[in-house]
Amino acid sequence: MGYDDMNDKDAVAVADEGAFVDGDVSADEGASTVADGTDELINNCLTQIPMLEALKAKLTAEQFAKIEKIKNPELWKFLAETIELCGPDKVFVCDDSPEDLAAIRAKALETGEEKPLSRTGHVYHFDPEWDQGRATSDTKVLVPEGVDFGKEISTKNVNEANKEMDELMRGAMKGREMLVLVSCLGPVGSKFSIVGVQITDSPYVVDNERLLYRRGYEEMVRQSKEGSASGGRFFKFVHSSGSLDKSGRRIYMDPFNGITRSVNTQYGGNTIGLKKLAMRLAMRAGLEDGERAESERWLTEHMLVMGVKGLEGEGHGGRRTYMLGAFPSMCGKTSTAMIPNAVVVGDDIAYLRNCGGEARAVNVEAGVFGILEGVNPKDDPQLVRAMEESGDVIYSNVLVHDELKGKEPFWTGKSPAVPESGENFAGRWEKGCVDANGKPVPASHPNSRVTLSLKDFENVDLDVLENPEGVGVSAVVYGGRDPDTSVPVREALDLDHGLMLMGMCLESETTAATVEGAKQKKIVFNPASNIDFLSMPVAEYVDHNRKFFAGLSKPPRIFGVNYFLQGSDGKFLNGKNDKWVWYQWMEKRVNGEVDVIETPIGGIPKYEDLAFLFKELLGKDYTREEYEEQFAIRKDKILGKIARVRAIYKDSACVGGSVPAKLFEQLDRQEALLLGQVG
Ligand code: OXD
Ligand code: MN
Repeated sequence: MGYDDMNDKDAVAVADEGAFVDGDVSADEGASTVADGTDELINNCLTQIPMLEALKAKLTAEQFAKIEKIKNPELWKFLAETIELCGPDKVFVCDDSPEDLAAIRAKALETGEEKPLSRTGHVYHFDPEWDQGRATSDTKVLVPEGVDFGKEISTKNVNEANKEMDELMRGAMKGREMLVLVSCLGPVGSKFSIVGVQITDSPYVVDNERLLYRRGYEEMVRQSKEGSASGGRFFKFVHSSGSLDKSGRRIYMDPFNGITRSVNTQYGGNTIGLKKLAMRLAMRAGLEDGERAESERWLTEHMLVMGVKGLEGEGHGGRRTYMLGAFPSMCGKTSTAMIPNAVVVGDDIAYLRNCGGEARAVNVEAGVFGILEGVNPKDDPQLVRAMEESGDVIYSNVLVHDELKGKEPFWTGKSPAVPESGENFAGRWEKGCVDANGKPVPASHPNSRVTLSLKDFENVDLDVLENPEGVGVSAVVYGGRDPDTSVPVREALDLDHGLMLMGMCLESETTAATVEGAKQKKIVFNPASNIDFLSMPVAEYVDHNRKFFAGLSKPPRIFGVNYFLQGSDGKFLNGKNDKWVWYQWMEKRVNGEVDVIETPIGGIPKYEDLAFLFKELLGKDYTREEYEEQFAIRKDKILGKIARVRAIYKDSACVGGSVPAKLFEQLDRQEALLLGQVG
């Protein structure tokens, strides 16, 4: 029995002894995104007794009781079939109890996937050398026959993919324990939120999920009891480390059936189902809900959520202006969300809904899987304090050394003093060692990560984080890794200009967050920083966003930022902390306290306002020369970018839908403004 058959409504699920029977409970008939619970579904529980009986045969009484408590036949079927396929020796179902949650860490230590550091509750983990980032070339969105998402999105036929994945997963958990963890994407009990069930043989994966997401077991029990329309709606995630054979690494996401599966990989971005994999499922769910009823349209965005504080000295210390920021991976989302003049709600993924004409957002996560490279106490005081004070932290792919007080993690940029030697993902590391090409080998991987809960941050806005209604959004900020084109901060001319040009035409340099980006850096088209996470053609994504924003009676203001602008000598024109100023300026702009200089590319700050904020926030004298260099309008570069992006949209991005006319209108308008007004 494989997943190919699972998606066939006539399939009969068979356990070892042939005891699982099809009770016609599948909500995945046709192209529904997730299993939809109904009253009927609850009644169907009664017809699922044989399946439950078969699960009983596979699980110990203690584990079985936990599954039986969730009256959701779709879950029972999912679990029974995954057990049947993967053949684990035993199964552990984690409920929300402290004992069960503690057992996850204990299992990770027992299997050696995690090892203790000197600080209590701090552990480290190494992924294989070839598995240090999201593997985009092994990642596919599964589509039914005849569906084309265009060349920007890597897809595979669902039936072929399922056959291949079934083979890779067959018996993959033999000799191992299968772990089942239920989490909630978004605040518990919110209309924004969706429950996700992770099945894996890696305690490291569920240990991350334990820290990164809200617990979902009790919520799933509650929803299944209620039997409401959302009672059975949940995302499914299956992962097995398999034999960690690089050639067998596969990451497959089926957004039409609400399930992802990955195998022969351990890196979090490929395996933590609720993180990057769930984005494809959620994005499709928001589109399909919107197609059924426009008012139900919702977005899944690669966005941080933060509340910028008003300036204390000006009597606005109590003010919070909530902003979203879309940046590609490793382009500053976490460090932006952690600036000292703001409170953090989230640093990676947001769901957005139209609530009475206002855009409201929730952070889907409750923790941080943050990049460590360059993190130090001066630039990242909040993150460093949280790591130091938390008793529950996972470090991945750092250098581990014992030169201070027992086993300590080190990453590039942590401090000027670098350990003499230690152990990293590639084995023994010595200061000054070089690779086969004579290139220095860094102590830690550039994509080394830290996982910890947001509740361990002093600057977390817990009330907003846990608000089932989310938070009203005053501004959306788009930015990428752009060496030579955009100014450090500007306000869009209007909503369409901001959404279409700053968001949907974004380009950015690739980074070590992906295996491919670590090998070769290049500037790529990355609409709204979401290109790696789309489960629809680019044209459809643009239109989905357009419709969402057009439906708002109180749309947010749109800004563009660029932290990576370089001078002619190739040096960055801004310091890492200059962003504190950009956000304070945006906060003032939203609250009507500063004017802009109107230019063809949008409203740029006045020199005096920035000079004041640089002094106030960073104690720095910002010179007019710096301002003029940073805020020069690089007309030829912008025209070049317009031509590149227009060509993409005229070509393959049109597949599967038409690019909204507004996008071309904005490209034409920008070009005309630049040609007409800037010499
Ligand atoms: C991440 C990513 O880990 O975007 O957040 O790669
Ligand atoms: Mn991300």
